[in-house]
Amino acid sequence: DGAFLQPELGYAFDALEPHIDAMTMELHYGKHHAGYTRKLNAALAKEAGVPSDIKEVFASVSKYGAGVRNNGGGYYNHNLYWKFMSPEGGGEPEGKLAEAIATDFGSFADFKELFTATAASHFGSGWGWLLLNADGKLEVTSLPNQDNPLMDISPVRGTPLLNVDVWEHAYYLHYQNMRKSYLEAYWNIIDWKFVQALYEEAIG
Ligand code: MN3
Repeated sequence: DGAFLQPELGYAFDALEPHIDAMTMELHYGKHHAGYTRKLNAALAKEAGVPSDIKEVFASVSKYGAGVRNNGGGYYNHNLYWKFMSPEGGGEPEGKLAEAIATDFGSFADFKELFTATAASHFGSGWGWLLLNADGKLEVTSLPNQDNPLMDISPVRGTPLLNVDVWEHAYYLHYQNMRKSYLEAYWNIIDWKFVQALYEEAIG
């Protein structure tokens, strides 16, 4: 019926411990993400002529109601986020992505510091992003609420390569107000193979 489906998580709720606790994963995937998916389908049912490709929806998201923007972002951003994390994650990127990070940020350490600081200092709810912009350069930014760099309303646009959820529901049970501790732990579970695959697809 054309409805968007919530993808399988791909690992157990406790698979990312101690970095992300099982209760947070269960609520985040089972309640928050499931809710965005349900509400996206409800919002789309009220719109006419909406593309079936979510990326095409984002490219003209300003034409639709706020429910499409908020829940479409909530649906898609989490689809990516679950895949950016893996129990086998951590370490550093390799290949062309590693070279591009060195070119555009100076070093992996410099990129890591910038990405963490950008997400840590984002005011309120939102996401930290690494993206490939139209000039072919890597860029780090943060965007509010469930916005993403594919949306026509975004001040910074490009192909998403990595994100991190900084809504309190992503970390508060385990880290309370210490968003920076959650962000530091995130580096232990990032699946660089997936990030590399997105980068290589984006550069063609
Ligand atoms: Mn979330």
